[in-house]
This record gives sequence, C-alpha cells and structure tokens, in this order.
Amino acid sequence: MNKSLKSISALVMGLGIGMGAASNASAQSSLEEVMKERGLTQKDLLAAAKTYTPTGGRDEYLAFSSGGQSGQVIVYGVPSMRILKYIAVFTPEPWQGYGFDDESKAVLAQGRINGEDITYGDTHHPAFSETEGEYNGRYLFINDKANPRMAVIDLHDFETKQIVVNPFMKSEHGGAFVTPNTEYVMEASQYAAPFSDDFVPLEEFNEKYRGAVTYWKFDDKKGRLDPEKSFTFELPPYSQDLSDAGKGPSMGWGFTNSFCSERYVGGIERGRPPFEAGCSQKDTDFLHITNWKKAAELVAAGKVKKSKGAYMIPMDQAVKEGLLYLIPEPKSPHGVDVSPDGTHIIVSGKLDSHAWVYSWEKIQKAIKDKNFEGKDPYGIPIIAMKDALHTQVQVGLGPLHTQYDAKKCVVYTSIYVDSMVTKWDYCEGKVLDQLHIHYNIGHLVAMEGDSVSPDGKYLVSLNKLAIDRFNPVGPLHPQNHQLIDISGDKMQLLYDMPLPLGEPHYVVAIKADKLKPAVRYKSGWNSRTDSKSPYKTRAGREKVVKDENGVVHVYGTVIRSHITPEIIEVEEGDTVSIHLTNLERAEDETHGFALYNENVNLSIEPGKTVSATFKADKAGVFPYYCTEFCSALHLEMQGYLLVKPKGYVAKTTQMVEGTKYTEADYKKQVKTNLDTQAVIDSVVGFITSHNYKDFPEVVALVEDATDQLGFAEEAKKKSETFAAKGDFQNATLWAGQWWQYQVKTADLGLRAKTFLEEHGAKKVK
Ligand code: K7E
Ligand code: CUA
Repeated sequence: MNKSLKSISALVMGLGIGMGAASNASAQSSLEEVMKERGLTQKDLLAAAKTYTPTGGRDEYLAFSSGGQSGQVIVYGVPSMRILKYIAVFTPEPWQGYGFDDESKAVLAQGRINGEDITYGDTHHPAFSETEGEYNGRYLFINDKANPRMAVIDLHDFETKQIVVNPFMKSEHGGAFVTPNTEYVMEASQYAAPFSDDFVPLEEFNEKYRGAVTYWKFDDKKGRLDPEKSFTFELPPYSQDLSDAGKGPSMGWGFTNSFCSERYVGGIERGRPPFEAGCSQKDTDFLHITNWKKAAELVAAGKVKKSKGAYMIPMDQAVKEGLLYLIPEPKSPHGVDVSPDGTHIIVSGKLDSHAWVYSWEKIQKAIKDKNFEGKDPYGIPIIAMKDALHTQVQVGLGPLHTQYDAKKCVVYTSIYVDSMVTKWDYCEGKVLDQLHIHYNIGHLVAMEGDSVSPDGKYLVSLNKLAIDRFNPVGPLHPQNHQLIDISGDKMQLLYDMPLPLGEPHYVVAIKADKLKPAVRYKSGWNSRTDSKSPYKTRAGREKVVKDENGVVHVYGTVIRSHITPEIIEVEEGDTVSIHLTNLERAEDETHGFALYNENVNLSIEPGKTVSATFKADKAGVFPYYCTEFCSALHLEMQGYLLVKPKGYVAKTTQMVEGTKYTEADYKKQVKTNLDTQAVIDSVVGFITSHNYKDFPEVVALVEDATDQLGFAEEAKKKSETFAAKGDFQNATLWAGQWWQYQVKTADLGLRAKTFLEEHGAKKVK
C-alpha cells in the first residue's frame, strides 16, 4: 500500500467506520445466561426494555433539572436518563468558556450584587416559557435562591443570555414560575429582610423586615426580562416559599405560600429556642393570593410608585385595590401547585400528613362577597379555610410537591418523611396507589406535568439522599433521580440515575420535538447578545491592530486545523484582546483555545466569535492551542504569543526550519496527493451515485467536504507557484498543506459514505 492509501485506511480505522464491525461469536450469550449471570429478574428485564435506548436512538422527552449549588442546569433524556448537557448559568464553566470569554463575562457581570462578583448560584426551579399554558420550547428561566436573581436561557442554543438581580430581596425561593403566556416570571422571597441595604436591627423585624413577590416582565420579542416594566408586591415578613401562576379561570392571579408566619426570629445565642421551634408553633401558615393582571394595569396607568428604581406595590395599596388576600394553609407548607385546568390549587404541609385542595371557585366567591374571617397584622384580608377548601386527603407524612397526570383529577405527591410517591385523585379525594422510593424525595416531575396538558407516561422522583444505591464515592454522595412508569394503574420503578452536580430541586420535562436547537451560529456571532460581533473576522482578513487606547486587538480565525494568527507578537505591558471566529460551517466542529498562564480558555462553536482580554504584563513565550480534538491534525492546531521585553530589537527575522526539502521531496508529496485524490474521487463517486440529497446530514457533510477541497486547491496552486520558481522548501510545505485539506475531505467523505450505507441509501445511476 502506498503512503496515502495507508494513511486513509488508518483514518478509516481510527474513525471506526467503513470496515464492518468485527463479529465476536464466542462471547455471545443467550438472554437466559445473562439474566442468570447478573441475577436479573423478568421485572428487571422489562424495566430495562422500557429505558434502554439503542445506539443512535433518541429520547422522547428532555428534562431540565436545576443544578442546585452548582449554579447550573442539567439536561437529560427521558426515558434513557442519559445526561446531555450542563448549562452554565450563575457559575463559570470552562468547557463552554462561560466566564472565560468576554462575551459571557458580560452576562455574569449582570449578576453582580452591589458591585460584588457572585460566581455561584443555588438554582432551584426551572420553568419553560409558555403559550396558552403549553410549553413552547423557546426559553428556560431559573432562579438563584442564595442571591435573588433570575436567569434567561435561550433554548435555540442552550446558552444563558441574561441575569437580573432582584432589587428588593436578600433571599428568594418562589421562582421561576411563569404565567400562561410568559407575560411574567414570578419570583418570591424566602427569608424576610429589609428592602433597604442598611443595617436594621432584628428587634425591628415586624416593622421593617419584609417579604415580596416580584413579577418580572418578559419581552417575548427580545427574549429578555424587562426590569423597567416589572413590579413587586410588598408582603409581610412571613417566609414566603413556593409559587405558581393561575391559569384558565384563575388566569391573572398568582399563588405564593409561606412558612414561619409566626414571625419568629431565632437567637440560640441569646438563650432563645432555635428557628425550627419558633417557626412551627402555629397549626397553619398563609397562602398569599396576588392579582398580577390588575397590578399590571395599575402600573401601566402610572398609579404605582417606584422604589429603588423599580415598581413596588405597598401592602396598603394592594389591599385597597383588592390585589392581595391570604388563606390559612397546613403547617409549614412547601409546594403549591395549580391544576392544569386552573380550577384547583393543591398545597402540602411538610409537618402534616394531608394534602389540601383549594377550590378557585370558592376563593373567588369569598373575594366577591367580601367574606373574610379577619385581617392579618398588616391589614390583609384573610379568607376562612372552610370557605376556600375543596377537600383534604391523607397522603402520607411530609408531603411536599404535586404533579399532574394526563388523566383527569389524578396527581402524584412526593412524601418526604415516608420516602414515597402517592398517586391520588383530588376530585374524589382518595388515594389510588403508593410507591416506595429510595430515599427522601423532594420534588417530582411528570412529563409536561405543570402545563395545561400533562402527558403522564413517566415520573421522575428527585431524591435528596442516595445512601446505599450506588458504589460509594466518599462522604459526599450523588443525588438519585428515579424513573417511574406511570402509564398503568400501578406505578413501576424503572431506573436509578445518580446525579453528581449539586442538589437538584425541581425538574421540568418537555417533549423533545418541541425543541428546535441550532447546529451552528450565523457567521461571526456574539451568542450572548444574539447579534453580529464587531470582531467578526473572515478568512484571509485576519489582522492585529493597536487601537487608540493602546489595546492590541487580534482579529483571528479558527478552522481545521489551524489558528490564524499562529504567531502573535506584543510588548510587555500591552493589553491584548484576542477575538476568534470559527469559520466552520460543519456540525459539531467546535474548536477550543487555551493560552498558557493567562487564564484564557475559549469554546468556539461553528460561526461563533469570542474574545479574551488580558494584560500581558510579563515578557515571555506563551504557547496556545486548540482544546477540542477536531481533526487528525488537531494537535498541530497551535501557536505562540510572544511577549517581548520593552525596547527589544530582533537580531534576525529569518525563520529556520528543522528540515530542508528538495525537489525529490516535493515530487514525493505530489505523488501522495494524487493518489489521495483518487481515493477521494472513488468516495465522491459512491456518494453521487446514491440518493444522498435525500439525507440532509449527508448534504451538510458534502458541503463541508467541498469547502475543504476548495482549500486544497488553493494550497495546490501555491505549491506549484513555488515549485515553478525552484523554491522546493515552500513548494513541499504547501504541498503538505494541500494534502492536509485532502485528508479532511476524505474524512468527511467517508463519514458521508458510512451514513449512506447505514441508512439504506439507494443507487440512482
Ligand atoms: Cu428543594 Cu422547590 Cu427549592 Cu422543594 S424546593 S424539595
Ligand atoms: Cu481545533 Cu483541535
């Protein structure tokens, strides 16, 4: 075999394609043998069959999980439970270059509080954007409990675009929950605090500490939250907890529950009983009901004043306008979940064994009749429990959250203390089934389970403790997400998935075909602002310029397998701003960029332009390279930043290669290239003799291969020009580059050929 054919076949072997999978008959065993060997039952096999996804298979649903203390969002498929992505939100994440490139640093900077960088988040509740109460697959919102903030993730590219800081709160929990047309995203506070940033003694808790619920206005056209049009309700210093938005008949209203309506302030060191004792004395706490629709009208009419630069509705105004009511709810409640048709609201008390079902019709009637049992210390009318309650159902000890089934009236409630899921009927008020899980369950998620049309099918139980479910990995355990089949009358446990990245609180799951993510960006794209980058650079237009402020701007490009420029020269003390545009049009051809000693690490997806700005304050040699194994010559995708000492004068500008090339070397390389071309031609022949145009994946590969072949042609011309001048050094090197482009072409061609073979393409000629 000559050199080129050997290289191509090595390439084929390396890619694991084209040669046919080697069979291994001796290791084959029957299903019975495998079951015996691994101790599996028929039930296990059935569960496996329901979750196993063959190679190349896709999931029916995508789950978006909060990443808890990681400040991220975790995306996994259901029913396979395979993790697909971590989306960086409040925390720098090097794989995505998040918090390392200037563009994403600008997003994180939006989340600064009082000028302080906050480089983590405690994410709790993701929520999809909705149209008429259905998930529309366009945006995901997620809150940060620790530093009251809300983030917007665009599902077009699964990137975080915006972070807003709540101007009033110092802690939150009841977000993100969206109204049925994504008019607003709810965010409710948790631990009461003064709205001001001043010191206020705890002795003034009742008078000066406050809770709140903010309705963040979402601008659907821009895909961003609009703080200018958002507003906040002042609430009593009860510890507000979860929220949910009304829909159908309860459209226009929001629900937020609370614990510690005792307003206990703790103080073990002052000889007082701890918070946990003082916050669990009363038998009931308060569900808050807020009318956001009417509030929005008041804001639009200019009747709401601003405080700290944002609209704030004081309690007395809210009461006067009929925007705010309270209803007693079971002791220390947690979840509040509105039914898909918007007629009922289910609240569970952590220290009670009942789930409480409220009737929206009854609540509305009480409001209309002004039928109140009294007022709270802040003058907010209280609707009597008996006037609002539809029923109470004993579901188990420590009920937390509720999800809705596709079947009418059927719900699933997580039972924390009993480590159980209870399936029950909230219309009839009876328990239907119970399933033990391992172990303490927090939230649970049914497919599209908080939309107006839940799908049922699967339920995932988000367990706080994994204890003995997985191989031990030290004192810090992963969390355990358990997949449950809810298609039948009885729930069936299918699978345990360890989740080792923070404590996920809530998960939302969407039908996968509602998502239409892009495979590449428009050329020269700033993905964080979703606009063309001023640093977009085209092939052949790479340059280095010093701007009027003395900043050295490097306008560079990356494409298989080189970074342009390959040599960057600056002077000690210069501020350097490197802008790189990925010229690839191909799917999945991401390049990375890592630079020694400057904490620079970029991810440059096809089409994207990203920047890294730093001060080159030490003279020296700083190698850089591509961090993604993007092609056979990936390791050669490298360069040098040379930081010259001040006043440095070069002794010579002549570069000396380690190897000298002759005419014979040139001819040998050309021969290799011509042989390679023959291989390419045969692959091209195969592709064009089949109906490849019927396969968009192959059409994309062919386009990419055509690009690469175009580059090969340019390199070929250069090598011939140098050869004609008798410069065989440059002629040989350019012939080598010509061959590099051919190898990339062949790689793509073979990928296309394999795809056609595997997908039963037909011959057309
Ligand atoms: Cu962990 Cu919704 Cu924040 Cu319940 S929350 S468990
Ligand atoms: Cu680009 Cu490796």
